[in-house]
Amino acid sequence: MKVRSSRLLAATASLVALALVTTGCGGSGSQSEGGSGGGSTTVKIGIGAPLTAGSVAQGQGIERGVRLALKQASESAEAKELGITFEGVAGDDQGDPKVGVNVANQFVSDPALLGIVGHLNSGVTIPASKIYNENKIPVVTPAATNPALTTQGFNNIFRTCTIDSVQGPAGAEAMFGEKVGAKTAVIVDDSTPYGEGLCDEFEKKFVELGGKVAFREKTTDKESDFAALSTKIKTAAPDVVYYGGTYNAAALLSKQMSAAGVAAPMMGGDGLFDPEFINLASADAADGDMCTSVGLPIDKLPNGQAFAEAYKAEFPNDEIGAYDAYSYDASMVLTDAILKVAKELGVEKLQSPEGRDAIIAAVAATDKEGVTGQVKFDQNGDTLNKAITVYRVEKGAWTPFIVPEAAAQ
Ligand code: ABU
Repeated sequence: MKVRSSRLLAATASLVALALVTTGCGGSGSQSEGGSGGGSTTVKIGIGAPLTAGSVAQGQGIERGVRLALKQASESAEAKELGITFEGVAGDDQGDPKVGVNVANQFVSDPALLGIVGHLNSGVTIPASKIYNENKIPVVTPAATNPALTTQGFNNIFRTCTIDSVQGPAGAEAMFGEKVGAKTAVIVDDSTPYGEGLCDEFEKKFVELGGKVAFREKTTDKESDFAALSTKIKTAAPDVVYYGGTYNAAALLSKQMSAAGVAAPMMGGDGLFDPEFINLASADAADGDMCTSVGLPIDKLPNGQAFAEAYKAEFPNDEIGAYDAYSYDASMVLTDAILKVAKELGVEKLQSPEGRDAIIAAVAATDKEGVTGQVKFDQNGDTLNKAITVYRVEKGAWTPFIVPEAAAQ
């Protein structure tokens, strides 16, 4: 099992449901002492993610990606010239929509907090996005993939990850394609906006390709007993079991399918892509299971090695997770926009309505090479980077299985 950063463990262990933890450079102050050059201003970035419940492993990875990016941004010549220090503020949403809304309300109550990276779960990010929109705070999610998030008509919502109307069909093509050759599927979703939407997209494409769905079943993201479902799947004997949900429940289903003698592998989306899936299911049960995840493997990215080295230096005990590079890029998008506006309007204008509008406009205009490839958004705020990689569990580790040529736009 991977060892979590002791710094993050110390921080998250003391978190209560709605506590906002501030750490990092510059203390908790947020005052501006002058404009460009010579002053000292702390700009806060909210990190909305599940840190003590839900997809904690992925949420902590998001936090690490942001903290690394904020540290580097604070050390940049531009930030120093402007007297700006960036500070990460962690909001533990526990993967729960109600807690997420409370976190969002706490974030927006802080005038020094000028951007959000998060949240991880679509079911949390969608309700929270209304609060951020009303308060003119730009949000860049590295992980929430449900398409509905960016079709609400909000101008402040962006994502560095691609969406499930790309990911679901990519999963179906990979399963139906000759490398796997699955012609029949059982589909199970966890009733969340993410799980349900992803399964809808998978099913549509799988059937369009000529695949047959033996049956579709709904569970919940808190379910732990899949014994009856596993027996039903064994009887149906599909070629693949497509699961829409996140790694905690998915791992239990994989384990219980294996115990029931189901021969078919599990396939899912980016919510499964974490070593915790294998740890929870066991390497034996998970062997051969697959998932899609957003973008290319780190070692296929032009700036991947530099990112991996910086990450290792900052978090020597942690592995790079599904969204860490995406949260790093999300953070970079925000800090670049804030520095640009500080330069153009003056640091003292950052918190004003004019400054906030200008930051959102600067985020929308982003066109920059990040770790994950070229970061650029369409008119809805969705990334133009639509690459999807298929991973498979081999010898107890997620291993690239079908890798696209490049971070296709
Ligand atoms: N994208 C995977 C899990 C997060 C979500 O969209 O709900």
